[in-house]
Amino acid sequence: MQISCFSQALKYTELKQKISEMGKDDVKLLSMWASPFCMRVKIALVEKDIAYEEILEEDLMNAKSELLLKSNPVHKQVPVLLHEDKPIVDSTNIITYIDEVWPEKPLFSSCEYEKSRARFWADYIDRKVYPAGHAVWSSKEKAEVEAAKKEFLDIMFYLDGTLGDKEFFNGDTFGFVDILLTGLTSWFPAYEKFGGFKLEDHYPKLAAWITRSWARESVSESLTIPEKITNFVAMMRKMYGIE
Ligand SMILES: N[C@@H](CCC(=O)N[C@@H](CS)C(=O)NCC(=O)O)C(=O)O
Repeated sequence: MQISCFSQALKYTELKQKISEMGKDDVKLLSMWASPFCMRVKIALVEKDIAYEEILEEDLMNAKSELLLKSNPVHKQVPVLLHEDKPIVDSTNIITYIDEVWPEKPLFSSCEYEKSRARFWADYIDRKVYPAGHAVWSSKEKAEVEAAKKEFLDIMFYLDGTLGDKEFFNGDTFGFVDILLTGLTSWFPAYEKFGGFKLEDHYPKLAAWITRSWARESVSESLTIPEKITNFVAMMRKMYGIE
């Protein structure tokens, strides 16, 4: 009798957990196909096995949707995660939220020191990588391109250093810092093309980390193919009169 009561209770707990997980899964992502910040969030969602509906912004440059304007009135930018219709904005903040709400398969090490290091590198990546890459593809004069390329490679120097011989930034698991940087790497082939360099020639370990990361299912499912990004960048260069 006791055993059967216990097993009833267990079933009830499992059921309750399932119901709450179902509620948790009302997840939508306001997104744009070329946005490396959206790609980050998509990778995190797949890593966590969270089903989501992607709602694509059709024309981010000229006509933002009402839903985007209402969900992110301050920055009016994608990505926006809608969790049970509540908006969460800014990719790093979104990924932190995802990790807290769905704690299975944690993105951070349980060691507080490692966690603080991950937060430091996440901040470094957020401040430096995208703006430096933008300067590479949007520069026109040769000297300007060279300076932008140097700045980009100088930033990579420290990332290469902190990666070292580890498989991933997190150690042997693909974690928070890996996700943040991998989203941005979808634009790296465009930086290489328009900056006239190969990352691999400068930082083979970092280049090998990109290959490893791109081989993950969560990444191949979420990243826009680099050729498409490079064509998009070429189109923007024409539009801005760079070439
Ligand atoms: N810090 C933001 C950056 C997001 C961002 O720059 N989004 C771009 C697309 S890549 C955007 O929505 N641009 C439209 C605009 O700024 O008007 C994040 O990490 O989510």
